Amino acid sequence: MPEKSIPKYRELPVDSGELYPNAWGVFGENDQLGTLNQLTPERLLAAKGSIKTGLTVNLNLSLDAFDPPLIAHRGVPKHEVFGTNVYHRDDRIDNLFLQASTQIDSLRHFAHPDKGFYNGFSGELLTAGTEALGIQNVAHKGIAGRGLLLDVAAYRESIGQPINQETAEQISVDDLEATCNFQKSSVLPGDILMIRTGWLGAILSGKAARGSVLQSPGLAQDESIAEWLWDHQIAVAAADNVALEAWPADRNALPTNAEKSGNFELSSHTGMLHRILIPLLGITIGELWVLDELASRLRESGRFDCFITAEPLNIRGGVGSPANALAII
Ligand code: UVW
Repeated sequence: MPEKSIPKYRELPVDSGELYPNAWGVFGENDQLGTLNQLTPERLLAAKGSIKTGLTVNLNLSLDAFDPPLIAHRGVPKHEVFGTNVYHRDDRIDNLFLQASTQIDSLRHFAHPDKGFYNGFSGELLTAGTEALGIQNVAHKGIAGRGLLLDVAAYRESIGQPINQETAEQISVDDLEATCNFQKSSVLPGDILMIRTGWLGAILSGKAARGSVLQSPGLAQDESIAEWLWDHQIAVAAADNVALEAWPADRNALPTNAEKSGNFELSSHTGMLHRILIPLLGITIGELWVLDELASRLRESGRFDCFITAEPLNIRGGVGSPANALAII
């Protein structure tokens, strides 16, 4: 799709009585890929130029990385290895929560309370075994293209204001812009954007405590972030934290008519940026991506772009999947 045919965020329609623009129809009336449409063959070919050394960097945690789980209802996988005879092994995993570790979320993950699921797909269609907005769409398309690491953690350290890894600190558009300037990086249309907060590394190394209430820094619950991501025409937004955005969400942010009128119960999702990014804009998101090694290797090489592949499991109607993300630098 030619770049000029994508309207700016502020040019997107705000339907009567609604509070936020939506990108429904921008990629086609029945589209189920959203901003993954930005991963064009031309851009993929151009992304070959981001491979300079041929070194690979794994961006995935183990499936059982968190025991106890980060989000209480997402349990720990039970892996069984067995053999039908002593010279053979098979295995199975029970209790696999597809969003408990490094993940990609499909467009069926969130609806906006006032508007619904991306492109108007009915929530009634979104069950196990049905295809609408499922992660199998992402598996069929495949995520491959230019990756850009925005090392917000390094930028904030460089100005003597490190991100507090034990809080739900909100990363603003100013932080993103300043990080681009600090790194001398430009976001290109179709980028697989990876935002390094430093949270995952700090938690796994014990430098930051998990605390009794899970908190992590992340993108601000502010419409300006949605506008920035959309207007840069990114294909995927991923981060090394639990929710891409700050967690827990600021409950006073991003109000919805449904909640204001009492037609929809307040919950931990109240205020979440997810509600704009996924259902209104069709942005595929990644969470708990391992970005520390990638950051140090890219820093050594003085650049922040690389080639990314991420191939989720081909689960019909899956909401999310392990990311299976790989950087080639
Ligand atoms: C959280 O639950 C924190 O985010 P997500 O559902 O996207 O994993």
